[in-house]
Amino acid sequence: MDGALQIGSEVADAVASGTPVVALESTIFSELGLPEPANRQCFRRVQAAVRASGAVPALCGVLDGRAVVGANFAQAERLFGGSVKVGARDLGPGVASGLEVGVTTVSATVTLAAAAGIEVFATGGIGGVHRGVGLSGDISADLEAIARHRVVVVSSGVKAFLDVSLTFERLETLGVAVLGWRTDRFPAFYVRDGGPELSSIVSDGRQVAAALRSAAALGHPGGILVANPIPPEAELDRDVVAAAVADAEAAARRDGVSGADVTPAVLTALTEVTGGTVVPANIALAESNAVVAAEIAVALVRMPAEPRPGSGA
Ligand code: PSU
Ligand code: MN
Repeated sequence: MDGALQIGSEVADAVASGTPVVALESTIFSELGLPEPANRQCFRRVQAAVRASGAVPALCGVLDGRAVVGANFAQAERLFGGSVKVGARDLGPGVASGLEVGVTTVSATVTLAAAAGIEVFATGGIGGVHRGVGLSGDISADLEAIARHRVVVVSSGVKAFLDVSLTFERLETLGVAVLGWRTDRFPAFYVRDGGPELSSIVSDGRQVAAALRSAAALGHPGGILVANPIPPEAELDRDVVAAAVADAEAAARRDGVSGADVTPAVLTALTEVTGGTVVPANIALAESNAVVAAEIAVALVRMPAEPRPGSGA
């Protein structure tokens, strides 16, 4: 096996020298997440936002049978054209079978970030508990992955068509703290509030960094979810979103879509039924999450981990 994990040189240097790094998934920048050319535009803006805040972006994916953390320009171009979705469980088989191009979801990317020593990850919305879970059993692997890896995940809540309350309950069950970024409401993706009330509110990167370091010092194994609402000027109308989601879900159901195909299918239908209105909203929230993630990454490198008692360090 010729190295299952390839860390790009800029990212490897940054991790080694204590320069802040923000991991990025590739599914949202592929056509599974956003239509052409919005996917590339979104990546450019997210990447620029991370750099402007003093951090290094690390785009993740699978290329030629290796997991890549910190894709270079040519590698990123290949990922934008990718159509094979790679969740956490697909990493091993994908790498072993020499998968040419695989775009990683939140669950796979959080796994790779942890493997590469990256503590912060930015995305749009994480996966979660689907409506009608009683029949489908459909719960995104994203939630377990955040619970298992000590990574701060910044998102604007969960995707618009999920069951927000059940997802929130599941995060509690899994031991994942949810910190509201200058909000006391769990955001509902295209809409700023609408989710359950949050008990922890943070207003700067140092508070999040302190929470992660404290949890780690006490032996908590998992990550933290930072919930950052969509910027006010990009927010969509709640009723318009609800109607569009209902239409998009009905279309996916008519087409008999199931399993891992559900999320990309509903996202595509949502773009169609809204005449593309959701696209700029999606880009705006991803960019905003990148800014917040970079601020947290900067705070984390300034706050070294304290040795745990009994660790011999
Ligand atoms: N939310 C979006 N766009 C996306 C996704 C979420 O607005 O492309 C992707 C992310 O990669 C997320 C994945 O991790 O969907 C979740 O898929 P599933 O529900 O199959 O676990
Ligand atoms: Mn699923």
